[in-house]
Amino acid sequence: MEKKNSTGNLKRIKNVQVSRPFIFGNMAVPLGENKPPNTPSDHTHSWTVFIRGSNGEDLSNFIKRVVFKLHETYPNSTRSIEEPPFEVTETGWGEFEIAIRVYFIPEANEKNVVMYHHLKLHPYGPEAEKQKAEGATVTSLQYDEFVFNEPTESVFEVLSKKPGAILPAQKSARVPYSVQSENEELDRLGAAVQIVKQNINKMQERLKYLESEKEGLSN
Ligand code: SLL
Repeated sequence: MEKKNSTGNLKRIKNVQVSRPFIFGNMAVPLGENKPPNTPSDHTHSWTVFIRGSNGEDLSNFIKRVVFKLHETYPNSTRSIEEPPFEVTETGWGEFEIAIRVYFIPEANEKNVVMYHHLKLHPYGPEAEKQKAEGATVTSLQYDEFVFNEPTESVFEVLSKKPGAILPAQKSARVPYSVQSENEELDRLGAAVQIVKQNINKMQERLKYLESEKEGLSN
């Protein structure tokens, strides 16, 4: 029987999987000498933790709410963000793990999911010392995909439409994932498949030749 309620059509589409790529993580800048007014004196950095589509879109067409669980040293450490951009900006002095819990729109009929991100404030890697000296912005991103297995008809409809609104670019968040880089990867894979096919053809020719030789010898 078709299950319908006020949230739309919850009937699931068999043998279909729809995925949506996204990025989450944080950016951080050292505050230096010019701290904004009322910044506690021990705070050294300003940071933003966020989740958005891999092309910078807002994801609110299928995400209803995102809850960021900060370290207990923060007042109201559970921050519930009901509208895009799904992000929290704060100042602080230390790195810690942030739980990011994503609640989908009711018509998706999906359980919420939680991801963990280690807030990065300090440069790391081979360029760390140089970046520290320059007071560079630190970015720490993770790429993932929401996979809707046998999605409801309602959410399938939403996901088949255009992605959400594009959010303003995060300052200095060089997003290493995009449709363009994905297409370039597909082109590379396509070229590799062609080469493999050519090699298979060559081998088959050679095999045919060797077999005819063998037949010639045995006759
Ligand atoms: C550390 N285990 O010791 C971590 C904890 C907590 C960071 C880091 C709080 C700011 C505030 C803040 O920056 N907490 O006073 O609201 O590094």
